[in-house]
Amino acid sequence: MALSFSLEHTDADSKARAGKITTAHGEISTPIFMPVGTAGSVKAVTQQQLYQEVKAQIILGNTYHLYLRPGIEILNKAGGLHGFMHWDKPILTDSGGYQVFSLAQSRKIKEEGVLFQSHIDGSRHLFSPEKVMDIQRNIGADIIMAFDECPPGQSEYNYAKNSLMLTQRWLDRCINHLNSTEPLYGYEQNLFPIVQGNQFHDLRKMSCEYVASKQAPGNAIGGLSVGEPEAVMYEITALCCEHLPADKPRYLMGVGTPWNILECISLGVDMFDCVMPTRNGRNGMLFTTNGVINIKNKKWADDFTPIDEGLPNEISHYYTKAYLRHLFVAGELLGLTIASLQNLCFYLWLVSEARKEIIKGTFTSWKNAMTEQLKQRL
Ligand code: PRF
Repeated sequence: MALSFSLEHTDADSKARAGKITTAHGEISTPIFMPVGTAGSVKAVTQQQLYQEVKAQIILGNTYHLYLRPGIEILNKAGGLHGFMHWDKPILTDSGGYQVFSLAQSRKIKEEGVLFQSHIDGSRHLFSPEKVMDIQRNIGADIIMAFDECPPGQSEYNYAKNSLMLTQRWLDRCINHLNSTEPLYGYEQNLFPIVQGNQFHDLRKMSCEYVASKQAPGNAIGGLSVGEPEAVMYEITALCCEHLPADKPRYLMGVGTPWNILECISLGVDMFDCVMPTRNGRNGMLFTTNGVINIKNKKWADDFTPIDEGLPNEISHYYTKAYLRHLFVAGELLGLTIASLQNLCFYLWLVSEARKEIIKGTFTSWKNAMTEQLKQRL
């Protein structure tokens, strides 16, 4: 079954939408946040916790990491990533088009693809559009991403343009290769193309039109949150949302803070992923309904109030700030789990509240008040 998307409500005061994506592994209510499970694990969190505590509806995996470890042979023998990690809900895999640029030790971009050296053992590999489609066939995610080049945020116009042209040729090769191969595990996989074009309006518009012409089941916006000012990110996101089909889900890759997510929902984005809740959580940064906390700070040493009374989740009520601070100061591993859970619960709560507000028709005023509240440093 191919993915389908139905819009339930479109906000009158903004471009925000509430919808539903249906995949072979179940439904996703949008707007949605997707926890990042790079190497087949959302770091420090179990699959049971993702189901029961976080109530994640879809998680993300990375082609680059899973190809290097455990490798496609093991994933294939396991019947794909769903079976391997025992996760029955939808999975989206990124294509590696971003990770080869941010992680690999050395890389050479050619028409054929990208030659790179593994960040793990220095071994040499080639990622081409065809290779990346084959790997994603073996991983078996419900949503798979096209192979793109994500150029540096400060790229010159000519570099950005040539890069975008290459990304477009790679998209055609991804589509052709996918159409000439069969899914390995009996359900359809859905390819999302990725819009690039840096901060250049004409390139972004061209990219959106090209992507839209492919009539894919959903579309992604890449190349943002790569060091540009926040205002530029919003401006380009707005432009892309305007030029991408309204009847397909729009996925903004690698964004961002809670307030970035609220703002981009108002611009028409439906899907988000980011390492921020888990990575920053492991560094002691907590997102709460009252604002941002550095749990390592001395001020929490004797604060015996719950981590976040504003969230409905058990984890946010069960432990105190003083206890969580102690775990971080003492280097106890449990601290990483509790902080990651708090932040993921918060992100999932935020998008589900946004969805309710969109349906009620009160999204914009809620978003403005919430943004002020969430940005506070406690
Ligand atoms: N391309 C891909 N993955 C990504 C990005 C991109 O541009 C980004 C940019 N923020 C995050 N993840 N393939």
